[in-house]
Amino acid sequence: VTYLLPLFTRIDHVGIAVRNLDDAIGWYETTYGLTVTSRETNETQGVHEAMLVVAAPAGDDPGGSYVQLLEPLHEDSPVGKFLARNGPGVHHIGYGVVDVAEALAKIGETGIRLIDERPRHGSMGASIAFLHPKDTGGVLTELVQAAPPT
Ligand code: V0V
Ligand code: CO
Repeated sequence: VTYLLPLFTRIDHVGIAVRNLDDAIGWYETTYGLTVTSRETNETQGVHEAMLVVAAPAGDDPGGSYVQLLEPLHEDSPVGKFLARNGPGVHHIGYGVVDVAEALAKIGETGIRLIDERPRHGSMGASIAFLHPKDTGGVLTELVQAAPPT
């Protein structure tokens, strides 16, 4: 796929650091009526995580819009360190992109530091990559290419 700006197709998810995943899921279910569509452990990223649906995929975009709840697997992990420093709260924003490798290349050309030079495995089969918050106005930013529909 080749494309120019805009790079982002939607907000895929907002990542929220929590101390206890089950408790947080319960709070989102009972308070907002959201439902869990996926629950995974990602060892590489050091998290147990759950995706709750805000808006289902629509049109030809395979991605939807979610809240991602993140409980750290260890203290010495991105979310573990964040929780120790800030407590629970918004950890990152994930933007939908059509092609994550292409988006990374374009953003890399601007000089923004890429945490991931190559896409990694994300929730629900997505390909993801992170941009450094020190180069993005303090916002840890994730690019998300949703898995193609099966
Ligand atoms: C750290 N900092 C942040 C931040 N985390 N700023 C904004 N938002 C965050 N979430 C700041 C921190 O306050 C420090 O600022 C500085 O960055 C260095 O922080 P650190 O605690 O020493 O941590 P580092 O440098 O070891 O690691 C920070 C980075 C790390 C961002 C590089 O957290 C990382 O690689 N994150 C990407 C992976 C990730 O977050 N995975 C979990 C989600 P001062 O004090 O120097 O000013 S996994 C996920 O979303 C998945 C699987 C998915 O969506 O599918
Ligand atoms: Co995420």
